[in-house]
Amino acid sequence: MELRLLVVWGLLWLDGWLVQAQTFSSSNSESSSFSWSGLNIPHNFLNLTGPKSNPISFSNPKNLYLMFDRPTEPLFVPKGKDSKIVFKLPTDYLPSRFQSAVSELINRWSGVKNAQELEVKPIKPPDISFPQSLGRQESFSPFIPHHRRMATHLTETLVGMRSFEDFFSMSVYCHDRINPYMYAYALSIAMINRKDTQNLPLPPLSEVFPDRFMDSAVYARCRREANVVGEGSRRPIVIPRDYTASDLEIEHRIAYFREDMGVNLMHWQWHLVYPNTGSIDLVNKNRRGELFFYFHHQVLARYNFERLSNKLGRVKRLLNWREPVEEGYFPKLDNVVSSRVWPQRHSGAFLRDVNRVLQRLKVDIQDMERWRDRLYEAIHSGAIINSRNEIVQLTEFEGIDILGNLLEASALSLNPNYYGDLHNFGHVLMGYCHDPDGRHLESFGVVADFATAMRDPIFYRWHAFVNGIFLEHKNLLPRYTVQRLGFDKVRVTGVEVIAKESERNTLFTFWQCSDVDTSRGIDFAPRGSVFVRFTHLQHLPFVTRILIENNGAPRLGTVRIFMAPKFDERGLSMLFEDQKDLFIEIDKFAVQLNSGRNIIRRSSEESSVTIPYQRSFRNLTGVGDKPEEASYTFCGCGWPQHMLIPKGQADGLPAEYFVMVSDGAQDKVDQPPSDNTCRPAHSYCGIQNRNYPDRRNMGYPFDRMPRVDASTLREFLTPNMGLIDVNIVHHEITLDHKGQPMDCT
Ligand code: CUO
Repeated sequence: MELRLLVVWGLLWLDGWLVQAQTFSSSNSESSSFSWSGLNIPHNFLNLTGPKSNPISFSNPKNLYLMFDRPTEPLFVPKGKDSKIVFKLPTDYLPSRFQSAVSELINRWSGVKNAQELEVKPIKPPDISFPQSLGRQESFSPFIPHHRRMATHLTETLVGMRSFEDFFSMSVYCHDRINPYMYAYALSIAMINRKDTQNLPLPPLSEVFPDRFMDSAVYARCRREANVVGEGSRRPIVIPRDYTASDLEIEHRIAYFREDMGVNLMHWQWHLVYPNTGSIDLVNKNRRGELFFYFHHQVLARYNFERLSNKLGRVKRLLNWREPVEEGYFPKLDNVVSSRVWPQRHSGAFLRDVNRVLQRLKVDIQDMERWRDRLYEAIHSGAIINSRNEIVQLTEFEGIDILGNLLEASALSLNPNYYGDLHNFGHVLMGYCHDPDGRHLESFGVVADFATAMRDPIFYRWHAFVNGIFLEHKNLLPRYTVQRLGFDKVRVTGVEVIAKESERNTLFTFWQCSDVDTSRGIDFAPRGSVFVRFTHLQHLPFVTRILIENNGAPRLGTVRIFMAPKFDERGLSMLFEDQKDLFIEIDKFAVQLNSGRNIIRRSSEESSVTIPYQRSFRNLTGVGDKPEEASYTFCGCGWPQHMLIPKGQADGLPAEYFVMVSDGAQDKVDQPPSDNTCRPAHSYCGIQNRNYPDRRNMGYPFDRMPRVDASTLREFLTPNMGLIDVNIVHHEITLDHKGQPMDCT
């Protein structure tokens, strides 16, 4: 049986395309006509299915998932889980390489049994020669301005298609012409921003490009498993927890955080939701500059929490770009698009001026230093100069938003010529430090790709520097007075945290094994699911119970929950002005307070910070078909639930758990409810097509220096705040998702 399959499914290389040859029989091509913009133009189709196929609807938005199915393979190769969906493509949609080989394609690819035919509506496609100029096997990085311009051109073309049918047709047309990674990036942003597709969940990138997320050694094992065993008997390929380094590398202690699939997916998704270039509609999302600051600030706070738990000091800012960088990183990832390994960076590498002609990149360390100094100058003078040479104040509320767009820099930067492109070019400088002028024809390292950047320790050092600039501004703002923190006649009288079957105020972390299907992204023969199994951090779900006394009329409150480490790296209590930057947000939600005593119970699984576990690790094919699956849809943007709580210590990691109820009347943003059916993880991601649902500055009440008489967290408290000590205990065991012990080695 297997031998027959092996013969039928031979691997074939065609002009740089890896495609899989199937059983063949002859068929024919046929003609029809289409109407677009009043034109009637005859069209030939590549008909691979013959007369007995089942047609499927062209207008179903879920057809877009087929664009993400083994994205490096051309669309005339059957798609879908069982490889039964065959595109009936207009022959002029084929890349020129294949247009002269139609009869050969028919000979090779027709004859799929029980095929479902998807006839593509032909249109007259807009010009895409500019984004097409990036080779299909080149590496694409949204941090490189030239690449960004190409991706923006493509995204705007896709968003601009008038109907869903035209959009889908254009997506088909682009699929085999555009660099596959740039295509997935641009198509995803278009789907998020088009009204006819914005409620479709995006397939997790870990399934589409698994090469971004897992050890390259697993591919050969996946292919072997697929080759020798039928789908029903295939075993998951286990990725060991420690594969990128050994314990000799001290930074490896927190590789579980840096290399976590959910964390990296979150970063990719955040930047899809908040692209930094494109038309105003695409970029100008409510408070995006401030959210750029807040999301990355929270990532750093979480990273530092994990570092302290693992007896590492807080991450050091990458301040001097002319000194060697201590941290090396060897990612051990392959790049399926470029068929190359991702470059590594040895310990002690230097950043250098980048001058790469092919990428049209030229940036000197001196440029970066100038931009940095101008930003500090602006912060200390309390105003920036816009591109019309006008002074724009960095005000108490909006200043951080202006600064976020200036520093990132996004298309909303008020003066890109003067303040430059500091953060993005930082990623570029770090990403090319091994080959800054391209003499070795090497591509960039993982830090220059949204989906992989958080794996590398240098990411956190760079963002600690970036965050330091933001904090410089924040720390100069007026401090919150007791009155601005308080909530008249409302008191928090009790807080406790209860994890399932555990003692009060103790949280538990442990390891868990989860599986990801790689078949959407890797070319197996025969097809069918092949899972990889990896180990990640997990915690016991818990409930926060809050007692609130309301001595006034019934009214609206906002509950804000944060947690921070209690002690610093030397085991000493923290100064509050340091600790305030380490608070990780756990949850934020509105409550209707009755007069008198209120008891609030809130599950950790309802957190406004996180998306459900299932969203990170689930195969989304067919998602939404069943009601229980529908609740997992969209909301791809959110911190992964399994990483909500930092890893504890065997004898407990002391932490401080903070709860505040603020005045809902002052916090509330009046706007129509979201038309999306999902529960948004709005704390880090906002709400699709709506304003950020909290009028306070992000991070409130820890986003400013504390008032001068509050040098400890306890002194900072007002009556509407509560504080308890919690202990985070880590058990060195590995469980499956049902809570049963599991050997994951
Ligand atoms: Cu998210 Cu630097 O922005 O990576």
